[in-house]
Amino acid sequence: MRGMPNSINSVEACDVSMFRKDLILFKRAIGRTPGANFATGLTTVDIGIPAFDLVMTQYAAYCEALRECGLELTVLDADLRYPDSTFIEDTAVLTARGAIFTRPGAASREGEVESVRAAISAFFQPAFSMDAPGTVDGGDICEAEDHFFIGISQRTNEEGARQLASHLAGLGYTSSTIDVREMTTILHLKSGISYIGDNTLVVMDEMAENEQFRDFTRIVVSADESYAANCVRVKDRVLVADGYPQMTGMLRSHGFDPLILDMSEFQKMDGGLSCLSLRF
Ligand code: CIR
Repeated sequence: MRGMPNSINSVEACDVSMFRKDLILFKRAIGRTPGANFATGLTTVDIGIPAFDLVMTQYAAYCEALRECGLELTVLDADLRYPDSTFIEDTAVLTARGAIFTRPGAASREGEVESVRAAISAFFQPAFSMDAPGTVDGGDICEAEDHFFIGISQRTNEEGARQLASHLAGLGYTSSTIDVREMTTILHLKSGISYIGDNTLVVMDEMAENEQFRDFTRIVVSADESYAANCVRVKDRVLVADGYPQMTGMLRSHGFDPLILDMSEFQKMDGGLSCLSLRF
């Protein structure tokens, strides 16, 4: 397919000190090609079955966008054992000071972590794992400079949050939790908020008044555009889903440069822009 990235199964080791986890300065991303059984993965929404051809077209455009933004992208081969494994963000929390490999909250996804660890652990020293019964999905973790918001969700439990907070504290980061279990319209915390640098949080209307966000400039996403709250700052662009004109307008008026991507097929499986890659 035109524009499809070459797939490989590991990232060559190189000088870790060259990389910083920073919205502007990170250089690399890793993704995983969707498998032909993508549509058999988990979903809570009822907006149709993804068409695989379109999944691949949209995935190719996503990969091209990361490259266009200047990231060196590695794409792992599809793994048919795990239909949700293209949502690679859920397998790790990557920071400039070390990595925490997660224990995803859905049993069907637990096995996804090993191959991601094998592909990127050479870049991270130290690298931690999580123990049962703790669970964390990377989609629940929002890094805002040196502070991490940890969503407690149907996937990330309190014990997982406790373990993650302890690892982060050991790396010199602060963290706090935000309980999203009552919010039925979002799967993960980052389905509802995104930190896009410059002290700015994109936040869905329902969460905008959370006390923890009071010191940030907030771009508030209305209920009818809430899917667009999951967006990703990559260098000087912000990846944003297609079809949300208010959101793109607000980004522009705050001085950001949106890069718009069609995400319709990933949305059908509860996925957003951030979950398709790990950036470091
Ligand atoms: C799941 O339910 O686990 C996948 N179908 C979607 C995961 C999306 N991940 C994310 O937003 N970080």
